[in-house]
Amino acid sequence: MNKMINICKRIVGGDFVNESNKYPFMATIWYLDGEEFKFKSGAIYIGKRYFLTAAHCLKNREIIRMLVRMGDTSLRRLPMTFRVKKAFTHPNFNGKNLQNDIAIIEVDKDVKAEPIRIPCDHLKDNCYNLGHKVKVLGFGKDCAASSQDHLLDLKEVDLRIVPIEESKYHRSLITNDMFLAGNTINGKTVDACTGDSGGPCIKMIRQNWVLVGVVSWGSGCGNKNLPGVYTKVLSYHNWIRNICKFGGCGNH
Ligand code: 4AZ
Repeated sequence: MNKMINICKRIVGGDFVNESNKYPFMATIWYLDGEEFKFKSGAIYIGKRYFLTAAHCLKNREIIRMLVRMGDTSLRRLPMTFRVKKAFTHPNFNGKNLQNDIAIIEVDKDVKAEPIRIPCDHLKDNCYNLGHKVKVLGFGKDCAASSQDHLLDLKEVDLRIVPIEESKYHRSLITNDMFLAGNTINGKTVDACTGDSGGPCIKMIRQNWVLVGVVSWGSGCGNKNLPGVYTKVLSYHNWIRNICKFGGCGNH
């Protein structure tokens, strides 16, 4: 029994997403727990029958007990449900230090939704500039001490890409295939949290949303100088394109 008191006023900070089709690529992973499927983490629709998520979200999970669900901003009504045909965890994923925390999920039928673009080399100069604005989406907790493990409604929050030197993380923990993003809004440190992992960190580039990161880990949630850590999607675009057989750049 979790006796922690819920001291959260209201992802940590940010706003609820009110428009149901604002982020049509936002997806979720559910897992059979006893008799019922329960929400576990975020996922991102990237085209054809493929989704991205964090590798740690699939650890010790059987694909026959997993669903991918999407299509609205409330977990109470997600009209599209898919079974998982195959999961591809990155071959160099390390569950201890969360290096290469990325996985691809292939579902069992066609997906009628607009995918997000994944970055490729011609965008590399735009994706990870320090100080640039990005956004993270998720159903995760609104503070580390929350007694609920997730929210029922999708939230979004604006973050900025933060240099490692501005954080308290030991350099050796943050590889070149990760980046940090955080922000302070009205004096409050905003962040991703438990339940947001596997979900998208996106950036508007030339009027399109581009998937720059996957929510991976962090030391607590909303702690000053300990921003969220994201898997750098650009580092994996060749791996993704090979598995998904996307032609051209990114998934287009
Ligand atoms: C988690 O447990 C988690 N503050 C995700 C993101 C962050 C921390 C923890 C970032 O899935």
